[in-house]
Amino acid sequence: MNTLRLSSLDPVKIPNWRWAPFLNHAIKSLAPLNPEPYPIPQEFLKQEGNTGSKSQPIKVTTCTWACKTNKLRQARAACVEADSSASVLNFVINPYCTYDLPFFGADLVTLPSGHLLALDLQPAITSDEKHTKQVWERLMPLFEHWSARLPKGGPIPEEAKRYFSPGFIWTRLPLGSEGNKLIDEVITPAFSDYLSLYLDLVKAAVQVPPERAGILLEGQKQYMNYRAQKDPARAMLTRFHGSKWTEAYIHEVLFDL
Ligand code: DBV
Repeated sequence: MNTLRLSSLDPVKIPNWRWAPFLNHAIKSLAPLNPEPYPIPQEFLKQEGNTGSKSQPIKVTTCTWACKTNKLRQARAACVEADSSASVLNFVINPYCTYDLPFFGADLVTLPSGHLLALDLQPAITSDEKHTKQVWERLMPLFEHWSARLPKGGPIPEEAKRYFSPGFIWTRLPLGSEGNKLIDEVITPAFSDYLSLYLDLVKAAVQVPPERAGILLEGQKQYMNYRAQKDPARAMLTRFHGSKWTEAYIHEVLFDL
């Protein structure tokens, strides 16, 4: 199937892509916000590559869906499908710094070793109750409800902790029916609850004064720099699409602030 994507809002059609229902749900949820295309160069809207061995090559497809709205600078999904090698949805919503809003972040990753699943509303600035309190109060009940059924994902790097909320869902699940059941019964509704809380916060957000926006912008830049520098997908994307494409994708598309 060869679909040419001309706009960042065109549907992502990747056969057998594990995470399609999550992206479709997110796109539907964003629709009432009047999304407009976010400019993405053609080579990042859809890119094909190969992995595996010479004798048994595996086709790789990476697509980007993205939009902007009056309050959201960029909402974007990196979608990777490489059959048994990898299936990924990395979805991040970046608000404009003129609103006191966190980021929405989801990293849904299927590798031969299992699923790695991360979901959070991530602060742009920490140790600032004005930024975090109203979010965390509403997030924690969702976290407690859904994380109760999930195994812990294990330690995350110390320097990354400031970029997470206490409602960070982070788990590793096995491939097969056990993992699929938890994805259907826990990860799917958790994703939906986190996203609808986020979109409620967006709806209610009012513009902040310029000096506050400056502080938020600084925090957003630090977060983006961290994510770009430490992107756990860098090695995988480099294998799939080469280093030049991958560095441009990370710095100019995924974390472009
Ligand atoms: N992660 C990204 C982007 C991806 C992506 C843009 C385009 O930020 C995929 C794809 N994440 C991805 C892959 C792996 C991980 C792992 C392919 C596996 C890497 C590997 O094992 O080879 C959450 N994601 C991870 C890890 C964490 C996160 C903690 C494990 C890192 C490790 O073990 O070293 N990513 C992290 C996070 C958010 C996020 C908290 C936001 C909610 O997007």
